[in-house]
Amino acid sequence: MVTERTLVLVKPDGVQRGLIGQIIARIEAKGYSIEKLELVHATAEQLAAHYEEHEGKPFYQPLVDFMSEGPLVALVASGHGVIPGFRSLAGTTDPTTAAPGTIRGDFARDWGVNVQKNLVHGSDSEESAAREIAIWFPED
Ligand code: DAT
Ligand code: MG
Repeated sequence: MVTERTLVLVKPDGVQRGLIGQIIARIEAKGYSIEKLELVHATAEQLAAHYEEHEGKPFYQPLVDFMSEGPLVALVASGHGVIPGFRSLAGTTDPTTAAPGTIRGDFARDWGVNVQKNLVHGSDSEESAAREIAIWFPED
């Protein structure tokens, strides 16, 4: 039995606003395990690889710039169903309409800039998780 794993980022807005603990607490409270965790300043290469699916979209460069504004926390969480489970904890992409009770719904808002600063990233599939874990934890 292979344990399901997902790649979570606490984005620079989450670190800057002092929300690392509250975000990780929700992952732990849900019952998932934290397998790896690191505070890093993302390189241009890491961000280009991580967001390659969004290259060419209007929010791409603002997104990469935002993700470079300060340190972020990369972590690997594990447990059955953790990939959709963390997406559910995070809430929908747009923080204005993300449901209360979710990380984005409770802690994030629209700041009127050209990228949504929505505190967290979570892998959206097993393929994405494997690809993204290799970007942030290449020693694996
Ligand atoms: P998610 O992070 O919910 O998986 P995504 O992969 O579609 O969303 O987009 C990556 C990030 O890019 C997202 O967290 C915030 C930003 N973003 C996405 N769509 C956007 C939009 N229409 N306007 C501004 N920022 C956007
Ligand atoms: Mg995504």
